[in-house]
Amino acid sequence: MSYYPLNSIPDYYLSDELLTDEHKLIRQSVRDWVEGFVMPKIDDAAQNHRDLPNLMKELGNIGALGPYIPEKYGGAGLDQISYGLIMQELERGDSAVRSAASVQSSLVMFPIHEFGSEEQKMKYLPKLATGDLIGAFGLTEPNHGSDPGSMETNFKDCDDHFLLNGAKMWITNAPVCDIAVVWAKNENGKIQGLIAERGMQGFSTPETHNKWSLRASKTGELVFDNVKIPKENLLPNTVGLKGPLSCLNSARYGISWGVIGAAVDCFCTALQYSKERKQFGKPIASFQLQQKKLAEFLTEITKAQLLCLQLGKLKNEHRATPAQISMAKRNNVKMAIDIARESRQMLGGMGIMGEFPMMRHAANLESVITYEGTHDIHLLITGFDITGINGFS
Ligand code: TGC
Ligand code: FAD
Repeated sequence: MSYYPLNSIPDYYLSDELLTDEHKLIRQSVRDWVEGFVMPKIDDAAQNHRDLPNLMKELGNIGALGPYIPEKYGGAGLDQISYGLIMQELERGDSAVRSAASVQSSLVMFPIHEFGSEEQKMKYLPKLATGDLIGAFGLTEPNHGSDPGSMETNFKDCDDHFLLNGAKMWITNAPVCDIAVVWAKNENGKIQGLIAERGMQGFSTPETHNKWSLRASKTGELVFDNVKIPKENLLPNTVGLKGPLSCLNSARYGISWGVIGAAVDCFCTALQYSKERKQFGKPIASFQLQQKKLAEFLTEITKAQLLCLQLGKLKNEHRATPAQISMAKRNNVKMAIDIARESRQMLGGMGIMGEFPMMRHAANLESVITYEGTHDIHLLITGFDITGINGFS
């Protein structure tokens, strides 16, 4: 048996010793679900640009939606390391599966829990936790991606309702969402969050077709043409860009963990293949150039794991800064995309085939390195943190 079996995460620095029995149990149960539900279907779903059937309900059943939301609202009240481990196992299956869980948990349930009224929490959170409702998060616009503070989407106070106008682009799950947390400017130009519901007149969600990346996930637009939003759908407890950006902290943290799963899937596949594939009369794993790749993969995966564990500890203690989260998101996504690309080469021609996961992970990670803040934007966040000088504008 391989020391690094295909269905497990390497633990080179014995960092499992830093986990509780509950953490390991949660990780194992998500791993089992990914093995049974995701792995057999994911290549077909991605090749044919289809969602995995009933994905959100399945994620709800295994407790992957809002795991750190209190039980009172349908969550599991788990800690941040548990959340990270869940994301890691889901993304070992596919980034689209982790994306579905991160958007629902960090970008829809988190803002409703953090900034919503008690009525909003009771109305939406339990159904989002079970996957009976699918949520989307609308921040990015056609003309404003890295610079969301310049958004044009806006709402006016019309006494008994708000009138919402504008458009959001590149929105995960837009075409299938039941509700969307939408960030828009009020009449004073201040950013606030509103909950739009499918069926509201003037609200449409066209799908974005022809993606080469995240093909097992739906992406689309949120279009608002004079949509009447009931007053009780305004998130009462946040004003300013800080609101949506604090949701991103939670999602970026989850991505830092998630991409370790994608990297590990590529590493374990390349290791197994290189021991079996013979050229020049020997397994290719016996050649130094191939061993260099494998050694570097495991080194980078191990560093990423340790970064996430300490970040998770800080997050549990409410001490993780946005800049620390940016560093982990940037480092770990680059680590994963590099491993996906290099490990694909180790399989030669076979590496381009759907029977192996590298091309799918590499293509997915092109989105992951762009969304939730691009690779360069996270570098600028670190640069700002080091120098105190804003290099964005
Ligand atoms: P700036 O003036 O720096 O900040 C405005 C206010 O926000 C505060 N702040 C934060 N608060 C909490 N968390 C953070 N990460 C924060 N970053 C900044 C800041 O202190 C300030 O507060 P206050 O009280 O002074 O008003 O804002 P800026 O306009 O200069 O922009 C800064 C910048 C570029 C870092 C930021 O806008 C940014 O992060 N841009 C990237 C945009 C992005 O990440 N978009 C993601 C969209 S969602 C998505 O991609 C989902 S994909 C999901 C999936 O499928 O998995
Ligand atoms: P731009 O902001 O136009 O950036 C283009 C290039 O310019 C990048 O390389 C960038 O790094 C660089 N750049 C920009 N500003 C600077 C600067 N000051 N200095 C140096 N370089 C700079 N958004 C949501 O709100 N909700 C979602 O659910 C969501 N899901 C997504 C799903 C997918 C599959 C994708 C691809 C995107 C998703 N996004 C979502 C949008 C995503 O967050 C944006 O694509 C991202 O923030 C970048 O914005 P942009 O595409 O407009 O690129």
